[in-house]
Amino acid sequence: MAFETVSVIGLGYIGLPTAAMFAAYGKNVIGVDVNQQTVDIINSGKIHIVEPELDAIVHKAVTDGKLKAVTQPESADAFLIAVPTPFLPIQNEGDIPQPDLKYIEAAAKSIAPVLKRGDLVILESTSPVGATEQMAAWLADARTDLTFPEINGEESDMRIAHCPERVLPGHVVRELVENDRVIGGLTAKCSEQSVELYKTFVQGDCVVTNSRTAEMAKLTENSCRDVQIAFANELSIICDELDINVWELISLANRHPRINILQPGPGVGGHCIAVDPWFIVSKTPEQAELIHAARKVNDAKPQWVIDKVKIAIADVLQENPSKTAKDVTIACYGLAFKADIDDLRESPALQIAQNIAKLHSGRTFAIEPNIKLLPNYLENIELVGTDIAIEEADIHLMLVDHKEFKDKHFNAEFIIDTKGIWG
Ligand code: SAJ
Repeated sequence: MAFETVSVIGLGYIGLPTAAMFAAYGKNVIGVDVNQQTVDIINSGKIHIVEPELDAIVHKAVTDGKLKAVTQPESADAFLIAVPTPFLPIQNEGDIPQPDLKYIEAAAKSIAPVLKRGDLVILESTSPVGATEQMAAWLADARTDLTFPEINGEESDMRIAHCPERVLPGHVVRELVENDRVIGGLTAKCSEQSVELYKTFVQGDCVVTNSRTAEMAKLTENSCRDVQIAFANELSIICDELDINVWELISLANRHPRINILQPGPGVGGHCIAVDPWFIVSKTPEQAELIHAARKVNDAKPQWVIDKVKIAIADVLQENPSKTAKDVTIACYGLAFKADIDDLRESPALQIAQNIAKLHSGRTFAIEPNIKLLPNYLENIELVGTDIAIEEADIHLMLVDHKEFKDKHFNAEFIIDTKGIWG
């Protein structure tokens, strides 16, 4: 099967780079997004996200006529669905977040009318176990004139698979090509055709399994990292209590040939590692005890940092009796969810800065070299440069280890370093 035309549904952090790679390797690509502004930006040869190298690839693909963006799906030979899988709103505090498949359902229903016999549909969105079968069921309900693999097996008209994306933000272009892919077809033929499609640009191995194992593989990778980071975060809290430098401790322990502890921080952010473990916990709450506990440890870390800041404010006031809280300035270094990116979504650093600005009557500075303007929902926070912050602030709160902060050496009495770069 030659896939001449490939359609990617959802042109976000995963969908757009994937669409651009297929186009760069010669496919005719139709990118579909519900957001007209996103579509317009891409059709003008530009991009609406920050990802190194991607702008040039998109620009060339659009100029060469290999990539176009639309709001309504059109006929293609293969469809890749890369839409978000958020949670349903939480009803009561402490409830286990439940995945919300509404965007996958909407994407399936939107492509159903343009599907034809022999088409391949791949779900790339990180999804709870069973989501690919559910997607196939939505497609089958919408197209009773076509046969689907869950009922008609290899003889069916359609091919369906799950192939989770696994690329690291900031390195997407390289990792799309180099990473191995896990391919979970609903039948062997579904997997075989998916491998053929990805081999257009993937140089890593395309390893075949079934859809449920592929779904679980992705959730397992991110849960593993979450559990490991929770271990580091718990250690940092224990060490604080015992007056031990956690960074030194971890570097010593990591000299053991079979130990590799990750780094503590202000919490776990982003839209993957802090989210995906819940897809396992919500499916198997009785069994997923460790994964659940790790989520709680990581989610509790921002509040622990905020409590440290409250203690520091009290200490500043005690040492400076002429000052009131209004006279105390707090500088938050970094707002992004991790180092050297501009992405503020689900960022523990942002959450901490926001809460400090709410509880503190004095000035709160944010230093974020990767953004030019603060989002307008951030109130009572001033975006300033590093030098001003170092000179004017009383409390220095290191939240994100951006490269711009690493070589800053300054003397200050009140430093709270959640990343261990100024220790
Ligand atoms: N973090 C720590 N300590 C560490 C490592 C990370 O606190 O030692 C924090 C980061 O600061 C950040 C969060 O964890 O807040 C997540 O960062 P990350 O770099 O670990 O991962 P993501 O969310 O950018 O990307 C992950 C990757 N998954 C794994 O490494 C297993 C990526 O390969 C996935 O494609 C991506 O999730 C995704 O889309 O699921």
